[in-house]
Amino acid sequence: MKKALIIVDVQNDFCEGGTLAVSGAHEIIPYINSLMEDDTYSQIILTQDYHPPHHKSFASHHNKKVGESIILNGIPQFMWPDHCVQGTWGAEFHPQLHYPKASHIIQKGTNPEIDSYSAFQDNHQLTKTGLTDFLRSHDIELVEVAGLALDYCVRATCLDAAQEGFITCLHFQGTRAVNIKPENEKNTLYELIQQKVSILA
Ligand code: VGL
Ligand code: ZN
Repeated sequence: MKKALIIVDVQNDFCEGGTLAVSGAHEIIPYINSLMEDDTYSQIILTQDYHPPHHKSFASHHNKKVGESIILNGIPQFMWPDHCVQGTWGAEFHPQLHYPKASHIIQKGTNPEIDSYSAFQDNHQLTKTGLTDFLRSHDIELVEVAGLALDYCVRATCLDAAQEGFITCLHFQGTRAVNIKPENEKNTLYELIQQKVSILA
């Protein structure tokens, strides 16, 4: 059975020193690097949150405070600090991430009007990234996921992978949560398990 590894958004802005730093983010990088050295993956896919300046998920664009929510084109949108702006240091992969075997990089969140958490599609579930077709065309049946952040982009990526019919496995040691609320991590894990995502502890 062919396996793929999806590494979600291991970028400077989500790590220590970044504008949307996830606590403990740097701790997962050696673990993820060792996964990528494993020869059992047919495909290694990296995702990169890659927003234009003034993206509409940015609080600054709306004169809102970070942490507020608005309705954006009909769906709730959390207000984030400016992060992962195209061409900036914050959007680059963390310098300690070693990914010479990566076969595919997916840039997401490039449409200024709509946020995009999942590696598979935007938050309106309208525009696909092509990842499903890519994986199917390479006969992938099992998808393993790690990266940042567990309660946003990793969550959405795992749910879509399972929904698309891939056997889906989350590397718990290879992810960290934003935890706007402290219970978010636990609730995300419950939700993933309910939706047939297995957790590799
Ligand atoms: C993410 C919030 C905003 C993530 C991306 O990678 O989890 N979170 N943009
Ligand atoms: Zn983003």
